[in-house]
Amino acid sequence: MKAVVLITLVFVLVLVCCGLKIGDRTDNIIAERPELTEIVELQDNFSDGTLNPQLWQITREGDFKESTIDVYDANPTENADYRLRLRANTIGTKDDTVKFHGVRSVEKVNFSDEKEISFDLGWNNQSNGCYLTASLYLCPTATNGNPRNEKDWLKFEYAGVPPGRNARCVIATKSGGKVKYLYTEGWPEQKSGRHITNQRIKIILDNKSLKIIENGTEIYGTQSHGLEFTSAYLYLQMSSHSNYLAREIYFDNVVISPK
Ligand SMILES: [Ca+2]
Repeated sequence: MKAVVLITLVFVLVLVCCGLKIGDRTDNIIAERPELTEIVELQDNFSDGTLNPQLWQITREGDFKESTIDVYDANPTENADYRLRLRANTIGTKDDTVKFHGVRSVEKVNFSDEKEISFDLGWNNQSNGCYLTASLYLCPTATNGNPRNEKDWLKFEYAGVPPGRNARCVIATKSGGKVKYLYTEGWPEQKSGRHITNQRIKIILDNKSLKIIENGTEIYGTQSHGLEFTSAYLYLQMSSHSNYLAREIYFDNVVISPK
């Protein structure tokens, strides 16, 4: 009888141990799952040296003397530093229009669930950045022209301020054709702007909230951005007024990933 009890006890003990092991393993699998589903939706560091047509479509509006959109090695030494280059020369062009060009993502970004969009923006030490802008638009409609003309968007932008060495940041939305400025660095009262160089920008957003981080510092946040769309094309843009010698800006390390 004692032997039967002993065997039963050992059997129960073995079952409990196996159960714990299976339990541990299940916990591990659950714990690992977020990493497995963390798919980077778009990533381009332009290191191929050419613009990938599967990722990007060129956009353009207005007349230019020169409009160059290419991938450029910004490092004069043998260590290549390929970036997306937007270069505009507007000497002798119509002075009643602003010229826009850049690229648009071929695929849409869905931010129903929180996404992080990060990129580097090189302002390229402009000696005269007047009427020059470098922007990112998130816009639910696709155009090969100018996203600014579309009815809905979110914009993050640097705009050159006179006399031209400084810039200021603008964050704005457009809903049903109506533009709302969320952040202007005190413009128009404050007109001095600030020195910018290579800016590392992170935009974290979902269907309600928006946070913008510039070089590691949060510069804007809201729990209610008011956008009426939850998926959008990503546009990287440059604009210039007429009669400016060639100016160029750079974008690099574009990454869109779940937060
Ligand atoms: Ca690069």
